[in-house]
Amino acid sequence: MNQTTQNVYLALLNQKEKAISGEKIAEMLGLSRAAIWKSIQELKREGYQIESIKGHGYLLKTSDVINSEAIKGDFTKDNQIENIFVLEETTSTQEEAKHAFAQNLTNHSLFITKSQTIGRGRFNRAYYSEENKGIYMSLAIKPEITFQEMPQYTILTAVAVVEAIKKLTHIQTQIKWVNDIFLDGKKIAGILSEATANMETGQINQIIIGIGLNFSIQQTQFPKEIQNKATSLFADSTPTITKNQLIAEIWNQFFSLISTDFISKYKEYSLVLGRNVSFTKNGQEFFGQAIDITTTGELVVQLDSKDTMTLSSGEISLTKY
Ligand code: BT5
Repeated sequence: MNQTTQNVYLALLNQKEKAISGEKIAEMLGLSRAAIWKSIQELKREGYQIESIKGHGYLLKTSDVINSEAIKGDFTKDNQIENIFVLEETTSTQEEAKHAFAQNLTNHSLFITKSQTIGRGRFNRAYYSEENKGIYMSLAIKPEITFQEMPQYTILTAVAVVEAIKKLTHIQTQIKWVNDIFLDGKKIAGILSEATANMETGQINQIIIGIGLNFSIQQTQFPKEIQNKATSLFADSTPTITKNQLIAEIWNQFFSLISTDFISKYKEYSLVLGRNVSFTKNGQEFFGQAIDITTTGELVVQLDSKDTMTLSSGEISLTKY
C-alpha cells in the first residue's frame, strides 16, 4: 500500500463508523479527488469493505485485513514494538526477520504476512499457513545478553497467546509443552523461537520469535495429515474479533508479562501436568507422568521406573493408559 492510500485509510479509520466525503479527504490531505478515488479502489482490492453512501461519502466497515495502523492503535504503553511490516506474501516471516538483521533493523520489529509459502516449525517441519485465515508473524529482537540472561521466550510467548485469546474472546486455551497452543484437544498455534550468538563476544545478538495461529481456517480445509490434530480459534464459527486486535493483544501481553512470574501461569494453563506422557530419547521410548515445569521451562517427568527425567526440549505425546 503506498503512502497516499495509507493516509486515505487513516482518514476513513479516524471517522469511527461515520462516512466521510471524498472531497473532505482530498482537502485534508491536499490531494485531488481523483487520487482519493484511486486509493479507495486500491483499498477495496486489498479486501477492505468500503461502502459509498450517496450524499455522505465513504464508510469504512469492519473488515479483517491485517493493517499496521489498526494494530498500533490497540497497543498499550508497555508494548515496545517500534516497527511493523505487513507483507502480502513471503516464504516465511522468520526469514524476513533474518534478512532484516543484515540491514539496519530497528529493535522490536514485527513482520507479519497474509500468506506464507514455506512456513516452518521446529526441526524444519512445515507449518501449514492458509492465506488470510491465520496469523503468521515474527518479532525480531536485538539484545546484548548472555544465553543465561535470556528470558524463556517460548514459555513467555505461549502464555501471552493464551492470555490474549482469553481477554478478547473468553475462550480458554491450553499449552502443550513446550510450544503448542491447544483448543479442544487440537493445536491452534505454534511458536518458534530462534536465537543467534556473536561468537566473539559470546552474547546473544539476534532473537526471532515466530507465531503461527490458525484464526479462521475451516476444519475441512486442513490438509489430511493434520486434519485430526489441528483446529482454528474460529474453525466453524464467525470470528468475534479481528486478527489486528489479536495481534496487538498478544504483544501487549508479551511485554507486560515479561517482568512477571509467567512460569506459574504457564503451569496453570498446562495441558500436560499430571498427565501420562511418552517421549523418545536417544532412540529409546520412555513412559511416565509429567509432574512439574521448572523455573527455566523444563519438563520434569516421573518415569514408570520411578526415576525422574528433566527434558529441556523435544516433543512429548500424551498417552491414554
Ligand atoms: C510449530 O512447530 O508449531 C511452530 C510454528 C511456527 C510458525 C510460525 S508462522 C510465522 C513464523 N514463520 C515461520 O516460518 N514459522 C513461524 P512444531 O512444534 O515443530 O510443530 C510443527 C507440527 O505441527 C507439524 O509437523 C504438524 O504436525 C503440525 N502442524 C503444521 N501446521 C499446522 C497448523 N497450521 N496447525 C496445527 N498444527 C500444524
